Amino acid sequence: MLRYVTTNPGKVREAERYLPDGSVERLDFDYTEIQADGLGPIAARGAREAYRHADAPVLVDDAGLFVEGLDGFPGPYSSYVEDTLGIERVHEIAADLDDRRAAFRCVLGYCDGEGFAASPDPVDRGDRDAAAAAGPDGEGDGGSDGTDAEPLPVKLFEGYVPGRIVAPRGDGGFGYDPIFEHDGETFAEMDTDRKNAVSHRGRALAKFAEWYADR
Ligand code: ITT
Ligand code: NA
Repeated sequence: MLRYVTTNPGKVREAERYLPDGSVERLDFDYTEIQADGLGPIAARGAREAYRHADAPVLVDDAGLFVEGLDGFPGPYSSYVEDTLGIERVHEIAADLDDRRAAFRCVLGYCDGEGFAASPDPVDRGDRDAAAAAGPDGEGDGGSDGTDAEPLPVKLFEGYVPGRIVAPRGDGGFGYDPIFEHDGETFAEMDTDRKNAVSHRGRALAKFAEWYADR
């Protein structure tokens, strides 16, 4: 049984569509989000911590909203900014910008305590390198955080979707969905299947599901 590690039930609703019925359950575990400038290192360390906690295969999901005109802010700080400023304030700030383009990114980190044949040197590289290897929409291995006696390999899958910040519309989804518009609709105006078909999480999950099925 795979554990989808998140405190956010909205993520699990989306993830369930990609995995066989009964093959995944939610693990409500708040792993440490390290201070880092990329989602890859956060997901990689989170996956190791969650694996040690669960002693079972885990998938952690770290996501963020990156506003072009704010040099990618809030990015890895998206959760903190949603809780403090709130999404209406984020929209107000973006409304003053010339460039309201934005993107959602999602990095999934998988750890089951074993190495991966597809990753030639999963334990030799730093998280920063692994995040770079994951690329804008590629996948990579999570490398090592350099502090473990026996580093646990993590496999990363990334998804990305471009859009722009608009005034809130719609009541579906969660988080920043009402202010993120893609192809004329906000994510909060889409149902789960439609959001999944284009979203950062949907893209990352599709890559993961394909790899997981024939690993
Ligand atoms: P976990 O870390 O426990 O999974 P979280 O909601 O804090 O839950 P993230 O750190 O990945 O998850 O999310 C960062 C922020 O981005 C947070 O405010 C989310 O609500 C928001 N977010 C993530 N995915 C989103 C999506 O698909 N649509 C809208 N907002 C999203
Ligand atoms: Na989080």
